[in-house]
Amino acid sequence: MKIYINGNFFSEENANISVFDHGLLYGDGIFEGIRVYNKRVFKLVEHVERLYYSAKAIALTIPMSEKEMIEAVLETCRVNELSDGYIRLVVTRGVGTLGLGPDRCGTPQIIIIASNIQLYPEEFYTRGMKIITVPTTRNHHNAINPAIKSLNYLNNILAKIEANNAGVQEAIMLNSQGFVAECTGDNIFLVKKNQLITPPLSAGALYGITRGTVIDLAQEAGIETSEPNVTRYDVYNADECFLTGSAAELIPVIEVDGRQIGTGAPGPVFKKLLDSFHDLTKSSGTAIFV
Ligand code: PXG
Repeated sequence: MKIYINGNFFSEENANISVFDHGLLYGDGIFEGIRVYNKRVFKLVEHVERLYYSAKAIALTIPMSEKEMIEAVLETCRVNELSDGYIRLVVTRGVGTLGLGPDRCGTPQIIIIASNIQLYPEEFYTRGMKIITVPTTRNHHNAINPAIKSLNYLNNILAKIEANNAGVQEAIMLNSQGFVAECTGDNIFLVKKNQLITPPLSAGALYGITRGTVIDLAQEAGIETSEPNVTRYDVYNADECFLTGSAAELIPVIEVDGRQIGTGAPGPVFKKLLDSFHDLTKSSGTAIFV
């Protein structure tokens, strides 16, 4: 595997970053996780756009244009001959000194890893997964805004640890008002009486690119969609529940906090959206080879 760091490619063994990089010392940086399907990078423009929005929010100036970033991602896929996989794009504040001050850092570091990811066992995708609600709440907007895909993922990691301690692999995180925000690495959807529901971004959900794609697919299929505030009561009484993310893709949920969701099996609306999602990933995306 060849890893891109600041315009050069390094073998895994030689892809090293300074211990004084503020990405490591303070979680000061941002990232994206992007899927590659059939030699095309799925929603590449959208991911790069979100990366630059995250950068803006943390007052980090990425030392290349969005167009150059898109080309760097494609070049990393080419060098690695990646036809299906997962790209991790990381931008750190850069190498600095001890002490928080971002002004102590030189140029931001850009790292691109073209690899693979499997978040959950295959059977979760066919039979559905069980999840719980955990005590750790989603970051408040006035702390680290949940829309920022920052390198500081401790909020979500703490929730994930709580889920793992309870014997499940994913968790619902509520916001500080008690409304459902999202899961630790996925957005959440409900189906109630054939309508598709997902918490609003203002509830503390990431502006998920798979979330946006699923909303588009539902609207194209004539399924009514809405983004109201959602409580655990709404989740328990949903006909269907599923999660979305670039890494997780679309995964059905059949039990939440010990309550069976719907029939306890992946539902018809989920299956329909999954089919159209697969069709889309086969036929769209930015071609790696032109
Ligand atoms: N919520 C959070 C908190 C996320 O981190 C999503 C939702 C889904 O968004 P997208 O745009 O991917 O549909 C994410 C996605 C990883 C990894 O290891 C990345 C995420 C989640 C889990 C693992 O690369 N980010």
